[in-house]
Amino acid sequence: MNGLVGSVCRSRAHPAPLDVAAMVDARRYPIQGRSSAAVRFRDEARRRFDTDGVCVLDEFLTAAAVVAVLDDITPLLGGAYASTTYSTVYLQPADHAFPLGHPRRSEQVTRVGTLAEDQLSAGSLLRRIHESAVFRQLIADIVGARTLHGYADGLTSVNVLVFGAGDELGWHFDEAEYAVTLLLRPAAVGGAFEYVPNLRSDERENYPDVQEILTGGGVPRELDHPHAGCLVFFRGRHSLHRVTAVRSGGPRIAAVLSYDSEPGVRLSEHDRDLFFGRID
Ligand SMILES: O=C(O)CCC(=O)C(=O)O
Repeated sequence: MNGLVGSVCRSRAHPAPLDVAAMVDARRYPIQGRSSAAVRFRDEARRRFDTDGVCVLDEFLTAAAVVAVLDDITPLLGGAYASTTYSTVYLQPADHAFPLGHPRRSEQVTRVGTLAEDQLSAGSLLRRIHESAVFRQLIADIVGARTLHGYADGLTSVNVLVFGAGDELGWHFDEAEYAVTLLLRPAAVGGAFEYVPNLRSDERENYPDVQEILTGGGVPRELDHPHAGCLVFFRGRHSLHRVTAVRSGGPRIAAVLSYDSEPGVRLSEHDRDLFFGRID
């Protein structure tokens, strides 16, 4: 038994607090304590998040931790909700009141399998990472939130996305304020995460630039060959993003951990139905 698994209690009823720091390459990512290295790491991550709207910590989880998380979820993957959906970047059906080509009228395809939070046991590593005080404080410090809360609908806080051959996530803005994704298994070809940081704001939809991206213009950024264990934070509500189709070497598997700065927030029924095929 390796040190990581030894430090993890797998009981469903009373999961022990998870030592997330033991799952992370502590020299590269000093997530605990207030040493000068830890303070420097957080300051730099916050600066990148503020400037770029995204912060990428490649190989954040150690290889052993990635294996442990995959061991946890692999038996569940057959139960993932497989869907093919068409919606605008606002996750709504096309609105024909807008002219042809307008972002409110252009539908993107999404084809993916999704495990919802309630399909993971209370003792699952992903749920315990999401709940971990150390992890939550790290995210809060980087995104500049005082406190962060999970979603209250029982489905959304922790999801696993499974991309088989040809699966993709069309361009979209998230409903969630902050999304944190953890890449557990990249595809060999395709399955790239592309994004355009801070393309819209609460005050300005910026339809012309959204339309430019949807018609193949603009310059979306792409994560540069992320490895398993890569942690990505982004302002999904304001940053247009997608996952390109998996071409080979799948499945690509990613966990999405969602937070809001307000307590009690639920994903809309519309989006729950879209992603999970049910609302509770
Ligand atoms: O799978 C990923 O890397 C990103 C997932 C994503 O974009 C989303 O859940 O909105």
